[in-house]
Amino acid sequence: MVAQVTNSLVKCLLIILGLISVIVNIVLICLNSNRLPKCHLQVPDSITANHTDHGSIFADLTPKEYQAIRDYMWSQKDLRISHSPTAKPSENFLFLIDLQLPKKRDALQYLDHHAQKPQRKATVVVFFGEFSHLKEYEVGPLPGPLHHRDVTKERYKMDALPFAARTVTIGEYVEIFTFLHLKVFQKLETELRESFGYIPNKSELNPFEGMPRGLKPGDRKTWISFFRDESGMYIHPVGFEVLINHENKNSSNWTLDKLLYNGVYFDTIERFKQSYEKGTVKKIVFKKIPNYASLKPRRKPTGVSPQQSYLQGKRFSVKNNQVIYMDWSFAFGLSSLTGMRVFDVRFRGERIAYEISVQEAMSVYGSNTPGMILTKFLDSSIGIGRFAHELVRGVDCPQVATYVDVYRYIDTNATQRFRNAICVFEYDVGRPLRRHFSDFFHNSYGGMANSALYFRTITAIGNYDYIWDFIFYQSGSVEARVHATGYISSSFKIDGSLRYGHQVAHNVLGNIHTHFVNFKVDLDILGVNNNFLTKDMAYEEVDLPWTSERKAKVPYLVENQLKTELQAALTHARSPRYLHVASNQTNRWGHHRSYRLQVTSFAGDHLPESEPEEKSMSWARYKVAITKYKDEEPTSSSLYGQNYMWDSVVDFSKYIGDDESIQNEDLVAWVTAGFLHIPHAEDIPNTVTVGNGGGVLLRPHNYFDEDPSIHSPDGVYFLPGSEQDCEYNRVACLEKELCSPTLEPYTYNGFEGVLKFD
Ligand SMILES: [Cu+2]
Repeated sequence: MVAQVTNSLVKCLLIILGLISVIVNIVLICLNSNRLPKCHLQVPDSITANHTDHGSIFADLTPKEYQAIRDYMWSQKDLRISHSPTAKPSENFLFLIDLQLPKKRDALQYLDHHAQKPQRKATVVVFFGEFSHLKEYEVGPLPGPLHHRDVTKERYKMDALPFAARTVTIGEYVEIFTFLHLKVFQKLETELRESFGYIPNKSELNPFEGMPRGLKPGDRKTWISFFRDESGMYIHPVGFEVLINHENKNSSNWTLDKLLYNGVYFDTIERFKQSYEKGTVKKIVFKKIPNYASLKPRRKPTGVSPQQSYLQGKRFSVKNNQVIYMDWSFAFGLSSLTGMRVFDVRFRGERIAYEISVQEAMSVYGSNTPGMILTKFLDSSIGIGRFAHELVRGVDCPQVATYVDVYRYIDTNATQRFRNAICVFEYDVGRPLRRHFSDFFHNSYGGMANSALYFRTITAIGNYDYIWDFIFYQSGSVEARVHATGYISSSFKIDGSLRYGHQVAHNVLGNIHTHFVNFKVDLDILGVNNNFLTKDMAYEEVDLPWTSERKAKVPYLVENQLKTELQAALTHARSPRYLHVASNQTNRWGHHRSYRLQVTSFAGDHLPESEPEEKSMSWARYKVAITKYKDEEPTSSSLYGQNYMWDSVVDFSKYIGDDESIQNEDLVAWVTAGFLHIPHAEDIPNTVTVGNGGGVLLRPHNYFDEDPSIHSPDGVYFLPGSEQDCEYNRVACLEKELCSPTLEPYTYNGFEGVLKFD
C-alpha cells in the first residue's frame, strides 16, 4: 500500500517537473527571440497600380472581334470570299484582319479631354483572285452592327491595288511546292539523288526564295534555291536553283524558266539532263556530312546560369494592354504586319510620345548566284509581328518576366493564339545609372543601380530572328532597340563567290548583306506643337583676354532650327550630332524643353537611288527624317512593298517631297538604324546578338530641371561612419533581412582610401 502511494507521488512529481520544464523553455525562447536573426523582408504580390481603360483604343483585336469581322466579310455575298485557309491564287481570300488605329485627333480628344471613345474598327485586306486585284476595307464599328467601306482609293489613290503586289500566301506556297514536286523533283530524281542525296519522302530538298520576284512591275518570277533537309537548312545550300514564273493565277499555266546547277545556267530541264548525262557540266557528288548547323549544344549543361528575381515583388503592373512602371505608363500592341508598338507613352503623367513603333526590317544581299543577286527582303510585306512566337523563359526573357498572349488573323481562316509572345520585365542592366564617390572633400557616396523596364517580342522571320525591345529607364529615357540573331542566308560557293562574302562551311558562302530597321517615333513634347532643333559643336578661334601670347581654338555650341521636311531629312552621312523634338515651353533655366533622338546605327548606303527597287525603301535614305503628322501617312512601308518594289504603293520620299513646314507642328521622326553584316565563321551555327544591333534612344534634354532619377526610391547615399546604415541603402541590410547564406555580408570600407590633406 505504502509502495503504491510512493509510486503515485513520484509520477505526479515527474509530470509537474515535465510541465515546469516546458513552461520554462517557452519563457526562455520568448525572452531570447529578440536576439535571433529576423528574416522579415516583406514580399508584396505586386505593386497596386491605377490602371485606366485608356490603352484599350490601341489594343489588338480580340479573338471574338476577329471572328465577328471574318464572319461579316464572309457573309458579303458579292465579295465571294473563300473559306479555305489555303485558298488558291485564283480565289478571293481574306488575307488580313488587323486593328485600324484611331485617328490621332480623336484619340487625343478621348485621352486628354474626356471626349467620346473613338470607334473600334478593323482593317481588312482581301486578295481578289477572281477579279485580279487587291482591296482594303475598313470594317466596324465593333462590336457591331458592322459595316464595311472600301478604303483603297482613300489610302493609295487607286481604285484597286495591283494583283502582283500581293504577298505569297500559304495557299500559293502549297501550289509552288506541288509545282516543284511535279516539274522538278520527279523529273530529276536521278540527278538530284546523285548530287544531293535526294530521296523522295525521306531526304528532301528544302526551298528558300529570293526576293523581289522579278525586275519590273507585274513580275512574279521567283528564284528558289535548295538546301539540305537538315535543321538550320539556311546554311546548307546545295548548288541547285530554279526560276519559276508564277504570274498566272492558275498554277497550270506556271512555267520553269531557268535552272542553275553548280554555277551553270540551263533554259530547260531537258537541256540540264542532257548536259548532266554527257558529263559536260561538272557534277556535284553527294557526301553525307555532320550537321554543323545544329543548335544542339556540343556539351551537356552543368547547371543554371544566374537568374534574376524580384525580392520584393514586381514593381510594374500589366493589365490588358497597359503597363505601369515607376513613373512610366504606356499602352501596347503587336501589329501582324509591322510588329511591336507602344502608344501614349507617359513619364510622370506627361505624354512623351504618342506612338513608337517598328515599321520595317530590310536586308539587301550581294551574290553571284541568282537566288541572291537581286535579294532585298522587306519583312513587313510578309508580316513582322506575324512571326512572334512563344518566348522561352530564362533565355528569351527572364524566368520571372510577365508574359502576354497575342492573337492574330493573317493568311489563315481562323484566329490564331500565340501564347506568351510578349514579355515585360524589370532588369538591372548591370551598370550603375549614375554614381559618384567623393574622394576630395565632403567624402560621401551617392549612386543608383540602372534598373529599367523591358518590353520585348522576338520575331523569327525565316532564317533570321529579330529581338525587339522598348526599354524604359528611370532617368526619363526610352529606347527602341533591335538585335539580330538566327541563321545567316547563304549560297553554294562557286567561282567568284568570295567577292560577295566569306566561306563559312564546306562549299558555303555567307553572303554580304545589310540590316536596316525603321522606327516611327511620334514624340509629343508638352503637346503636339513642336519644333525640330539640332545642336552640334564647332571650333572658333578666340583671343585670350589675359594674354596676347597666343590665341586658342575653343568649341562652341551650334544651334539650329530646321524648318521644313526636306531640311530635316538627314542622311546617314550628314546629320548633326544632336537632334531634338522640342516644345516652345522652356525649363527653369530658359531652355526649350526637348527630347533628343540619339540613334545607334552603322547603316551606310542602303541602295543606290537609281535602282528601281529603291522606291520601296526610300525611308532607308535617312538616319532621321521629320514629317508633319498626317493620318494619311501612317507607315513608312507597306504590305505591298516586297512584291511591287519597282512602283511601290507607299514611297516614303513622297511624305517629305512636298517640303511642308515643320515649325510649331505635330512632328513625327522616322528613324533608321542598321548595320552591315559580313558573315564570318562565328556566324555558324547562329549569328550572336552581341554587336549586332541598333536603335534609337529618346532622352530628356532640358525637359526637366534636373535628372528625375534623383527622386527614385532606388537611390543610395551614405557618408563616412554611416556605411552600414540602411536608411538610404537598402542593400546594406539585405543579407540580414533575408538571412540568406548565399549573400555575402555587406561591407564598405571605401572611405579608408580617400585623399587626406591634413
Ligand atoms: Cu545578318
